[in-house]
Amino acid sequence: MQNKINELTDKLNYYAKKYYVDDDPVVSDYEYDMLQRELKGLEEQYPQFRRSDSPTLRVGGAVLEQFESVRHEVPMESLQDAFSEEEIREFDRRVKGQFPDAKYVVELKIDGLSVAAEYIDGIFVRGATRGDGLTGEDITENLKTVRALPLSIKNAPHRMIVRGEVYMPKKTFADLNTRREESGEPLFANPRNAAAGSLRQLDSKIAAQRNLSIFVFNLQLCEGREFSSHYETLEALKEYGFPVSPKHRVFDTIDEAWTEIQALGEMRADLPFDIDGAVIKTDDLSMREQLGSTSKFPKWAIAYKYPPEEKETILREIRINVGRTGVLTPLALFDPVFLAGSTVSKATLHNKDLIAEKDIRIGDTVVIRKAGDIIPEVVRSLPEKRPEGTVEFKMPHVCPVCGSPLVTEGPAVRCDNSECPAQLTKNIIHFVSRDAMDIDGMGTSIVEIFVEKELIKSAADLYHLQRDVIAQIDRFGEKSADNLLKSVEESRHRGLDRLIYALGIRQVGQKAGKILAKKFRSLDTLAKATEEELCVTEDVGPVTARYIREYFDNPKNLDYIEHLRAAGLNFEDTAEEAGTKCAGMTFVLTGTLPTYKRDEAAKLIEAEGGKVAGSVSKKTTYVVAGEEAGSKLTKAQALGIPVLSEADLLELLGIG
Ligand code: 3BA
Repeated sequence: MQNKINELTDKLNYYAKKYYVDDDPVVSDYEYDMLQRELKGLEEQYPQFRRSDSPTLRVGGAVLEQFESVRHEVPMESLQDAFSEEEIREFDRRVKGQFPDAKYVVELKIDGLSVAAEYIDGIFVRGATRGDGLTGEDITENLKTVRALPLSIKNAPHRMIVRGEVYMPKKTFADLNTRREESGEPLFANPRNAAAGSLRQLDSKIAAQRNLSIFVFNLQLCEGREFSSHYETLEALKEYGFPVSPKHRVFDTIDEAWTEIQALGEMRADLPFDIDGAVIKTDDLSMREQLGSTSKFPKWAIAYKYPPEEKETILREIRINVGRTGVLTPLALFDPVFLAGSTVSKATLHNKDLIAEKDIRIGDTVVIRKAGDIIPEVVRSLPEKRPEGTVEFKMPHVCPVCGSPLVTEGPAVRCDNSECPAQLTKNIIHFVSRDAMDIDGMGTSIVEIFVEKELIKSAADLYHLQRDVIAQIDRFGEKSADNLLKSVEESRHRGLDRLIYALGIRQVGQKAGKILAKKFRSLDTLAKATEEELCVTEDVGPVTARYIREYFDNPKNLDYIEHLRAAGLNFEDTAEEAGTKCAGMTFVLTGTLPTYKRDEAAKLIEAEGGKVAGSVSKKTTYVVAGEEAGSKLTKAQALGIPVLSEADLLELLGIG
């Protein structure tokens, strides 16, 4: 059976490499899934034969409490940025001054996150984030889910550490955001943030679902094989099965390198991943060593950052959007232009002051660019191309949605009618969102349909939706209607903190929701709190206190709250009153404790206001050690941190 498992593992790893690294699939997804399922079955029967490079390890599993920190054996240096040709030529003069015959490798600069991966005798053993370059976080489990990264290498040197950039392909990013939009989750601003958020998931199963990829761009350490040039290392890494920095080429002169950088910039939009520049590296490794580093950067490499792409177009309309809190936001609508990978036709203009400052008028030729390569913005208008007869833009005097009078607050203009349909819809969208009441299946578009069909006028109406009414709506069937009702039902029991946040009181975010819930313990007590009482609450300033008071003084809101109460929502903070015996203390648990499991002990500590960390540092107050305590105990002793037994801990907690 071991042979069969070996054979399947090798086969699947080969297929995965062809698919994820070579972009040259040799079997169908179906066939791959079937083989993987077979392997999984066998591994369950014979766990002793499961290999450390089994593809079944890539689906994630372990949920961590926190990431351990790891010290980088080879510091992960940063890279000097250049924004002009002159800076690139200056770099060349410095290198060539010392080595007139230096050659350069030019490669794409992938816009992702730098990580290190270590292999011992060809087996992937550890992955780490860059952190501050000296110490990063152990993300081994999450890196295993990056399918382009080999878990084993054939004919590998004894030990190696490679460095690469983890990224999310543009297409994966777009699909992820579409899904998040539909389920009412917050969107990621760009593929880089999405990749970062995924790599920092404590639950590796989530990381596994994000389809991250990687390009390897440096061999940080290699024991058991020598190289003389960067190009050679990249070719060797390719041989070992790594996806290496794409389009890397060697050049003799800076002129050729510069031409290449511009050519790479031209194809930016057509690449399936984001780049934010190109990197020039001295090829010869011994020259690198002699060139050395400053305190921050290696002197042998430099990154050229491409300027954001800009396009001219005609501004056709300035539309006014009314937000959840009634703020009117002007939105520029212009003739579609293709920019940094997608077609754009609108951009926010933020507020009236910005429009006045940039003197942006309807009919103007405007310059558009994508900030951070994602969010379109109007950079400036070109008054020299302005047609006759345009006039300065003026904000409306009444709300474009409900016709109510407006109030001006600094640069912002607001519709003060809390029953404005625009506000109602957006309030409901906020109410159902992931961080608020988390009503699954109730995304933006569904809320809009329900409001439009007058099935709901406020979030409280969600709790009276009828199954047969929902099932008649286009996008619903019986089953999805049932699912929606189930999510609505579940939301009745959400914590008070979420409910407070879900109300959408101005300036009351998630964090304030938590703090207010903890302090006032019920919605009714909060509703009665005076401005003074609110003001002395952590994280609540006088302005927020006034907004909260105003909210609960408004009879319409009180009416809404009564409807929520009638719907059976949870108005009380049911969390146990937290103790304070361990307030301000940080504990590290290690080894096997005589009676409590480590996570049980952690809960007891947390219930008394203490923190539990995964690794020992100067900030650790106590290390609680049981049998077979390992390196954490040694480290505690080295740092002179007091060590407690389980009995000592229980005494401290007042349980012993
Ligand atoms: N090559 C990123 N550093 C890179 C090994 C050196 C290096 C990078 C690179 C230090 C990429 C450092 C972190 C950073 C400012 C980024 C690459 C890439 N080589 N191909 C020379 O593709 N992203 N990053 N510091 N910017």
